[in-house]
Amino acid sequence: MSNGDCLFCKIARGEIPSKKIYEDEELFAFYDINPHAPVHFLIIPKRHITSLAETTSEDSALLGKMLNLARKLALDLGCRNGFRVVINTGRDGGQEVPHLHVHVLGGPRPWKQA
Ligand code: D5M
Repeated sequence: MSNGDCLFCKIARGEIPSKKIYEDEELFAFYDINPHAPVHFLIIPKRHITSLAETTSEDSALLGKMLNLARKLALDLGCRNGFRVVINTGRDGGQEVPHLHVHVLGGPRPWKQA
């Protein structure tokens, strides 16, 4: 179920433009608008989930798909020397957009402090 007012639900529905990298029935990937590394993109589920703290064991397959896609897209986008995967969760986790998202950061260092 998507959430009408949620920024990332609107991006997943194509109502707000984004630099899309990948889309399937469950996931959507797009470049971060405020990149902290030469390659910085986000992977979100199309279904509205507020954060990692709201997932359950029933979301295991979805979470696995998100990480598999992170690896695949990072390598496709040239992050051959490694990459970083971050899931900010909740207020104390520094999460600003309340829709689960995986940050993938890569490319030659140094990067801005993320
Ligand atoms: O990170 C939320 C991230 O979402 C942050 O790095 C900026 C990014 N962002 C916010 N709005 C947009 C749009 N419209 N397009 C692309 N990227 C966006 P957090 O982990 O919640 O702190």
